[in-house]
Amino acid sequence: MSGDKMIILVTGGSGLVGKAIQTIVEKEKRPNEEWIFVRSKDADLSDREQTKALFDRHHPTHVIHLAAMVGGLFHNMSHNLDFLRTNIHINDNVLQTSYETGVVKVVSCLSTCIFPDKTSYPIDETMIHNGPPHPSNFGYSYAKRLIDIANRGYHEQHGCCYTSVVPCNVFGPYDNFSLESSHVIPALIRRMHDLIEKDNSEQAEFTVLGSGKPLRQFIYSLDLAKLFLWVLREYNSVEPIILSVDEADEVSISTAAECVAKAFDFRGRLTYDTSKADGQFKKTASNAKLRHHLPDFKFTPFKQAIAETVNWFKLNRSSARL
Ligand code: NAP
Ligand code: GFB
Repeated sequence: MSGDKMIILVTGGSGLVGKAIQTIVEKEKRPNEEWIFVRSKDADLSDREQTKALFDRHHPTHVIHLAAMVGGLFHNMSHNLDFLRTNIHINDNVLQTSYETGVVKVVSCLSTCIFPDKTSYPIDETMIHNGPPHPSNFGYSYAKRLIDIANRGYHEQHGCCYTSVVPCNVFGPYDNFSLESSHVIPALIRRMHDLIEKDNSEQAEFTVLGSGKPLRQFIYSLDLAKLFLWVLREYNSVEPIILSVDEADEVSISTAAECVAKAFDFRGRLTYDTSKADGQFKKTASNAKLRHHLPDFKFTPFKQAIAETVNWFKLNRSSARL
């Protein structure tokens, strides 16, 4: 496999993770690899015919499937049905079209937020279907869990090597910084940037939504991208693999907000709007399986990744997804 020509189609190629993979591929692509990054204007993957036309255009041998309706806690809470239906259609179209066109390997993307809400910790890959997900994002969660179910079906019935990775929360350059649908890190960065443009005095007040108490593991998009290349090239099990920073790197939302404030040299004070939802309190995931394969992988320190993302946003706000 390492010498054969590979045509790698990356769906969701214009997003946070897709752009990070593009950045890493520019430095680490191999001579036998042709990389194609696509987005919704190339094909609406919720439409079977457009999906088929895309695959007929590129004849991929491998697919990294990132395309999805993606959003933070508040967007999930208000659009659970949309997240469910849109992602079910996208995922079924991509997997079935991959099978029909003879794609050798598909690496799809789950998330640590799809695990059971009532569970023991740390979460590991064997626990995905052990109970209902947190109610805030049941639509997204069930659509994602079906990817794992489908992968097992394609393997059992057709011998396909379709697998999935399970990232923790991701952030980095090219993230979605919109006020309506963003995740917490890009939301904090965008809102703090815009506040400081008006007022960075000691009287300035920045509001963090929720209590700030929930805990999260955050992976820098460029680190995740490197792990995606390893999974594509070396990981050949249908079983999902968690791609997360260590349990010890878990931080509270308030610590994350303080890191963003420090990166901006914010001189005001943080306040917490506890009338807003906290979502899952924690979803601590074990990366023991990843560490077994890559014991020496180095994650970018959280504060450094935050600083790099803040700097990226300062330089690219005019072209960022707002
Ligand atoms: P993102 O920044 O929102 O990007 C989504 C990508 O999917 C974009 O390239 C978008 O294209 C494409 N897309 C959306 N709907 C489409 C459609 N109907 N047809 C074709 N393409 C479509 O998302 P992300 O954060 O990079 O997430 C990538 C993957 O990682 C997703 O599967 C997500 O579930 C997973 N994940 C993300 C996180 C996180 O914290 N961000 C955590 C765990 C897992 P356009 O830009 O053209 O619309
Ligand atoms: O990244 P996030 O929106 O989603 O983080 P989840 C939500 C946490 O950050 C909650 C707090 O505790 C919020 O109260 N928070 C504070 C904020 N300020 C803000 C803000 O301005 N915006 C946002 N969005 N949150 C998601 C799932 O859960 O995890 C998705 O709903 C997805 O399906 C994602 O999988 C990775 O981490 O709570």
